[in-house]
Amino acid sequence: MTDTPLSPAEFEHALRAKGAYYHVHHPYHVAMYEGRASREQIQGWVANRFYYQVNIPLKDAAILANCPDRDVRRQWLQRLLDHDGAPGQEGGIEAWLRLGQAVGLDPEQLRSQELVLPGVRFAVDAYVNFARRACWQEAASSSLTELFAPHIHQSRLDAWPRHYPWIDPAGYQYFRNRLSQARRDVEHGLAITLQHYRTREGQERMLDILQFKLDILWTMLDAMTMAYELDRPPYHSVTTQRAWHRGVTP
Ligand code: AHQ
Repeated sequence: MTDTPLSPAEFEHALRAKGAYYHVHHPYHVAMYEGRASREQIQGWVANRFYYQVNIPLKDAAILANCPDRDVRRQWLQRLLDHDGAPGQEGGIEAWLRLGQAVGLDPEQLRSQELVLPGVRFAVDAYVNFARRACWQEAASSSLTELFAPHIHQSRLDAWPRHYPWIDPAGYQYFRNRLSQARRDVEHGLAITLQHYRTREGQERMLDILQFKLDILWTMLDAMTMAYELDRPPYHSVTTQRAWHRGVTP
């Protein structure tokens, strides 16, 4: 392999080419915007993605904790506020709970995380733990799957009202919020990435990190496919109940 660095334009092109593996192409998502998702599949998706959403601020806080650059921190801080909400304001997590209500889920059930599948939990935890131990630049650049996110949020806003009239449209505010927030995040994440990875080895490392994050997003949907499409949730061969430890039954 050559050690000639890619130019910034070539590097950005290589990053965007990874869009071919983005989870917009996962059959679970394709079924959702083609109108073929059942109520249970949509509810399962909302309940499991809640675990991803509440962990994004932890991931971003890990980046802040590792970042000595005040200017970067001041800009990165906005991501936490987007999700946690500035004091006295609703944030993305509240908006996601409203999406839960809009698809017929009780917010307390989302908060309990009892519907979160092990495969989803492991994938999300891998993302947070990566951000905790990687250097802040690598962790920041792993958010660049959002290069492809505005398209996926727009596809939901376009398709879901048409296919799923039973969903309360108030729940779509989260997707609307992300259209502008994701674009703003990508601008900052891309600037950090193009600035940090200057050698060919570093650039290849970054593409590997982006593939790791793509794997996280794809794996979450694989777990949901097993549970909600193939009817093979965890432990389906030994129990019909959710294997959720609630204390030893006497
Ligand atoms: O709602 C999403 C979100 O807040 C974020 C933060 C960002 C990150 O820091 O990794 N990635 C991300 C994503 C969100 N929504 C996903 C979707 O499909 O709804 C897309 C996802 C991403 O592309 O990483």
